[in-house]
Amino acid sequence: MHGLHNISRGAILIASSFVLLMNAYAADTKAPANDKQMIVSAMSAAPDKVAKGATIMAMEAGGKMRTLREGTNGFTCMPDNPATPGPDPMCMDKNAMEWVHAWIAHTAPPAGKVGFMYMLSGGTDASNTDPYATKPEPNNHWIKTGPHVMITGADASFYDNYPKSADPDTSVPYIMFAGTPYQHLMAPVK
Ligand SMILES: [Cu+2]
Repeated sequence: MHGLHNISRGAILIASSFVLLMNAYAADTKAPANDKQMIVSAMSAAPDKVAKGATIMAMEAGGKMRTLREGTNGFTCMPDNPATPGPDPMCMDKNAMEWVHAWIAHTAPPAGKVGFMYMLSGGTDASNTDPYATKPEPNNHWIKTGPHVMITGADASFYDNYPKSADPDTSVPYIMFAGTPYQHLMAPVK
Protein backbone atom coordinates (compact mmCIF):
# COMPACT_ATOMS: atom_id res chain seq x y z
CA MET A 1 0.00 0.00 0.00
CA HIS A 2 2.81 2.34 0.99
CA GLY A 3 4.73 1.41 -2.16
CA LEU A 4 1.78 2.11 -4.42
CA HIS A 5 1.15 5.41 -2.69
CA ASN A 6 4.76 6.46 -3.36
CA ILE A 7 4.57 5.44 -7.00
CA SER A 8 1.44 7.49 -7.65
CA ARG A 9 2.94 10.48 -5.82
CA GLY A 10 5.99 10.18 -8.05
CA ALA A 11 3.82 9.97 -11.13
CA ILE A 12 1.94 13.12 -10.10
CA LEU A 13 5.22 14.96 -9.52
CA ILE A 14 6.50 13.93 -12.95
CA ALA A 15 3.20 14.89 -14.59
CA SER A 16 3.14 18.32 -12.94
CA SER A 17 6.74 19.13 -13.83
CA PHE A 18 5.93 18.13 -17.41
CA VAL A 19 3.05 20.64 -17.41
CA LEU A 20 5.38 23.35 -16.05
CA LEU A 21 7.92 22.54 -18.75
CA MET A 22 5.30 22.72 -21.49
CA ASN A 23 4.02 26.05 -20.14
CA ALA A 24 7.55 27.47 -20.16
CA TYR A 25 7.97 26.21 -23.72
CA ALA A 26 4.67 27.76 -24.83
CA ALA A 27 5.56 31.08 -23.16
CA ASP A 28 8.68 31.67 -25.23
CA THR A 29 7.41 30.16 -28.49
CA LYS A 30 4.92 32.12 -30.57
CA ALA A 31 1.93 30.11 -31.80
CA PRO A 32 2.16 29.44 -35.54
CA ALA A 33 0.14 32.04 -37.46
CA ASN A 34 -2.38 31.11 -40.15
CA ASP A 35 -2.15 32.57 -43.69
CA LYS A 36 -4.59 35.40 -42.95
CA GLN A 37 -2.62 36.47 -39.85
CA MET A 38 0.64 36.23 -41.78
CA ILE A 39 -0.73 38.51 -44.54
CA VAL A 40 -1.84 41.09 -41.94
CA SER A 41 1.59 40.90 -40.28
CA ALA A 42 3.47 41.22 -43.58
CA MET A 43 1.38 44.19 -44.74
CA SER A 44 2.03 46.08 -41.48
CA ALA A 45 5.64 46.61 -42.59
CA ALA A 46 4.88 49.10 -45.40
CA PRO A 47 2.64 52.11 -46.09
CA ASP A 48 -0.93 50.94 -46.97
CA LYS A 49 -0.79 51.46 -50.71
CA VAL A 50 2.58 49.74 -51.07
CA ALA A 51 1.40 46.81 -48.93
CA LYS A 52 -1.83 46.43 -50.94
CA GLY A 53 0.06 45.98 -54.21
CA ALA A 54 2.78 43.73 -52.79
CA THR A 55 3.34 40.01 -53.16
CA ILE A 56 3.13 38.29 -49.76
CA MET A 57 5.58 35.48 -49.07
CA ALA A 58 6.19 33.49 -45.91
CA MET A 59 9.36 31.68 -45.01
CA GLU A 60 8.78 28.03 -44.16
CA ALA A 61 11.00 25.83 -42.01
CA GLY A 62 14.39 25.38 -43.67
CA GLY A 63 14.26 28.78 -45.41
CA LYS A 64 11.86 27.79 -48.21
CA MET A 65 9.57 30.60 -49.40
CA ARG A 66 5.82 30.15 -49.95
CA THR A 67 3.68 32.69 -51.83
CA LEU A 68 0.51 33.62 -49.93
CA ARG A 69 -0.66 36.25 -52.41
CA GLU A 70 0.61 37.52 -55.76
CA GLY A 71 1.18 41.27 -56.09
CA THR A 72 1.63 43.82 -58.85
CA ASN A 73 3.99 46.59 -57.68
CA GLY A 74 7.35 44.80 -57.45
CA PHE A 75 7.39 44.78 -53.65
CA THR A 76 7.40 41.62 -51.54
CA CYS A 77 6.23 41.64 -47.93
CA MET A 78 7.15 38.93 -45.44
CA PRO A 79 5.42 38.39 -42.06
CA ASP A 80 7.08 38.39 -38.67
CA ASN A 81 9.61 35.57 -38.33
CA PRO A 82 8.35 33.60 -35.30
CA ALA A 83 11.87 32.26 -34.65
CA THR A 84 13.06 35.70 -33.50
CA PRO A 85 11.78 37.37 -30.30
CA GLY A 86 10.52 40.72 -31.65
CA PRO A 87 8.15 41.58 -34.51
CA ASP A 88 10.11 41.85 -37.77
CA PRO A 89 7.80 41.92 -40.82
CA MET A 90 9.41 43.54 -43.87
CA CYS A 91 8.47 44.84 -47.34
CA MET A 92 11.18 45.05 -49.96
CA ASP A 93 11.87 45.83 -53.59
CA LYS A 94 13.38 43.27 -55.99
CA ASN A 95 17.01 44.11 -55.23
CA ALA A 96 16.44 43.94 -51.47
CA MET A 97 14.69 40.59 -52.01
CA GLU A 98 17.80 39.25 -53.76
CA TRP A 99 19.85 40.57 -50.87
CA VAL A 100 17.61 38.74 -48.35
CA HIS A 101 17.90 35.52 -50.38
CA ALA A 102 21.69 35.83 -50.30
CA TRP A 103 21.60 36.45 -46.55
CA ILE A 104 19.40 33.38 -45.92
CA ALA A 105 21.57 31.23 -48.21
CA HIS A 106 24.86 32.51 -46.69
CA THR A 107 25.98 33.61 -50.18
CA ALA A 108 27.39 36.94 -51.41
CA PRO A 109 24.70 39.58 -52.13
CA PRO A 110 24.61 40.47 -55.87
CA ALA A 111 27.02 43.33 -56.67
CA GLY A 112 25.68 46.66 -57.90
CA LYS A 113 22.08 46.05 -56.81
CA VAL A 114 21.10 48.64 -54.23
CA GLY A 115 17.86 47.64 -52.51
CA PHE A 116 15.23 49.38 -50.40
CA MET A 117 13.17 47.87 -47.59
CA TYR A 118 10.44 49.05 -45.22
CA MET A 119 10.21 47.78 -41.64
CA LEU A 120 7.53 50.12 -40.32
CA SER A 121 6.01 47.91 -37.65
CA GLY A 122 8.79 48.67 -35.18
CA GLY A 123 9.97 46.88 -32.09
CA THR A 124 12.44 44.97 -34.25
CA ASP A 125 15.23 43.39 -32.30
CA ALA A 126 18.32 41.65 -33.61
CA SER A 127 21.99 41.09 -33.04
CA ASN A 128 23.81 44.07 -34.55
CA THR A 129 26.93 42.02 -35.25
CA ASP A 130 25.83 38.43 -36.05
CA PRO A 131 23.57 38.13 -39.13
CA TYR A 132 22.49 34.65 -38.04
CA ALA A 133 21.75 35.18 -34.33
CA THR A 134 18.14 34.42 -33.37
CA LYS A 135 18.23 35.44 -29.71
CA PRO A 136 20.19 37.61 -27.28
CA GLU A 137 23.55 36.14 -26.17
CA PRO A 138 26.14 37.73 -23.85
CA ASN A 139 28.36 39.06 -26.68
CA ASN A 140 26.10 39.43 -29.70
CA HIS A 141 25.13 43.09 -29.19
CA TRP A 142 21.37 42.51 -29.17
CA ILE A 143 19.63 45.78 -30.00
CA LYS A 144 16.11 47.11 -30.57
CA THR A 145 15.15 49.44 -33.41
CA GLY A 146 11.79 51.14 -33.88
CA PRO A 147 10.05 51.63 -37.24
CA HIS A 148 12.72 52.09 -39.91
CA VAL A 149 13.70 51.71 -43.56
CA MET A 150 16.81 49.96 -44.85
CA ILE A 151 19.23 50.39 -47.75
CA THR A 152 20.89 47.13 -48.77
CA GLY A 153 23.58 46.25 -51.31
CA ALA A 154 25.14 49.72 -51.57
CA ASP A 155 28.88 50.35 -52.01
CA ALA A 156 31.07 50.32 -48.91
CA SER A 157 31.64 54.07 -49.43
CA PHE A 158 27.93 54.69 -48.77
CA TYR A 159 27.98 52.77 -45.49
CA ASP A 160 31.19 54.56 -44.45
CA ASN A 161 29.08 57.72 -43.98
CA TYR A 162 27.28 56.26 -40.96
CA PRO A 163 28.10 55.04 -37.43
CA LYS A 164 29.28 51.41 -37.29
CA SER A 165 29.35 50.91 -33.53
CA ALA A 166 28.48 47.42 -32.27
CA ASP A 167 26.10 49.12 -29.82
CA PRO A 168 24.65 52.02 -31.83
CA ASP A 169 22.10 54.68 -30.97
CA THR A 170 19.17 53.11 -32.87
CA SER A 171 17.15 56.36 -32.89
CA VAL A 172 19.42 57.73 -35.65
CA PRO A 173 20.72 56.08 -38.85
CA TYR A 174 23.40 53.42 -38.28
CA ILE A 175 24.99 50.43 -40.02
CA MET A 176 23.86 46.93 -39.03
CA PHE A 177 26.20 43.92 -39.55
CA ALA A 178 29.05 46.36 -40.29
CA GLY A 179 32.07 44.70 -41.87
CA THR A 180 30.09 41.63 -43.03
CA PRO A 181 28.77 41.04 -46.59
CA TYR A 182 25.33 41.90 -45.16
CA GLN A 183 26.06 45.38 -43.82
CA HIS A 184 23.14 47.72 -44.47
CA LEU A 185 21.78 51.11 -43.45
CA MET A 186 19.09 51.17 -40.75
CA ALA A 187 17.27 54.52 -40.84
CA PRO A 188 14.54 55.21 -38.24
CA VAL A 189 11.40 56.92 -39.53
CA LYS A 190 9.89 58.02 -36.19
CU1 LIG B 1 15.50 46.31 -40.66
